[in-house]
This record gives sequence, C-alpha cells and structure tokens, in this order.
Amino acid sequence: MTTKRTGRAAAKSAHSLRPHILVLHGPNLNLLGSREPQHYGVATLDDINQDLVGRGEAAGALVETFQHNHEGALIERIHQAARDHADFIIINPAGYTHTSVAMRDALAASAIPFVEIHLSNIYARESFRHHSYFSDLAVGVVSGLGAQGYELALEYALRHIQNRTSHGSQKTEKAH
Ligand code: CA2
Repeated sequence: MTTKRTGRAAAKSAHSLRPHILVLHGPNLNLLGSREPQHYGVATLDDINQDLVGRGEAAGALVETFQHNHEGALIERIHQAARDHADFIIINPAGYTHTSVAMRDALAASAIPFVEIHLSNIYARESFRHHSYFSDLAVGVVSGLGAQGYELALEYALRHIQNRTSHGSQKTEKAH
C-alpha cells in the first residue's frame, strides 16, 4: 500500500517543504518610525521585517516581506504568492483596509489563509476605521499591539502551518 498527499500538501511537495510566509504591508507603512509614533510606534518597517525574517529563519521557515503604496502592486504580489504556493499571509492593508474590495477579492481568490494586522487599535480610532473589507475572510485579526502584533501573528502562522501539515499527512488514500 502506498500513500498519496492530497490538496495543498500535494502542490506543496512539488515546491519547498519549508513553511513559506508572506508579510504584506500596505500604503504609507514605509514611513513607520518617522511620524505619528503615538499611533504606530517607533519601530521602522526595516526593523519589523528584519525581526520577522530572523524569526522565520530560526524556525526553518521562509519569510518574505513586501511593501507597496499602490493597490495593483499589492494585488500582483498576492497573485504571485498563490503561484508560489505560499502557506500563509500576514497582511497590514493599511488604508486599503477600509476601501479595497479588489485586494479582498485577490486574497479570496488566492485561498491562502491570512491574518490581518494593524499596529493601532482601529476600533479605538475614527469610525471610518472600524470597518474592514478583510476581517471576515481572515483566520484572525490582531489590532493595537504595535510591532509585537507581527511577532504574534508569525508565531500563529508557523503553528497553523505545522498543524495543517501534520493533519494533512494523516489524510492518506490507497493508490490503485
Ligand atoms: O494601525 C494600522 O496598522 C493601520 O493599518 C495603519 C493605516 C491606517 O489607515 C489603518 O486605519 C490602521 C495607516 C498607515 C500609515 O502609516 C504611517 C506610518 C507612519 C507615519 C504616517 C503613516
């Protein structure tokens, strides 16, 4: 009797078996650390990215980061992640959180599980920030924990991938 991997696990085996996580940052987050520390803290985007890549390496995972100020570029990067069979996305859609049906559609089409993250607590701010086009599709939302939220989201993502992989490998079927 032989066993066969199914679904995403099968696609994955054709690529790297190393967990692959994409961290996406929306518009203006390249300004982190320079302005509005009362909302967004003092860490720069480079600080956050380097920390996540290092934590990923220590856990044997590939962590890629991408920031862009244009909606289309972020959408293209989500499409690329789907072609790469990325396992998980951590996304701070920034201002697009509250406006972008197109980014929502791209994430839905990718079928890649994701955590939505915000440095600030969007529910403690202006009412226009209280609605997100992403939250109902997300596995979970982290909001208001500053840069530490990214660490927690990464820890969650790594565990999520590990659980799914060990679960998936139990899903075997007879080959005829
Ligand atoms: O709290 C968050 O992470 C947000 O996603 C940040 C967005 C905001 O529109 C969301 O409502 C909540 C804004 C990102 C702007 O980033 C800046 C960073 C430094 C200086 C100025 C803007």
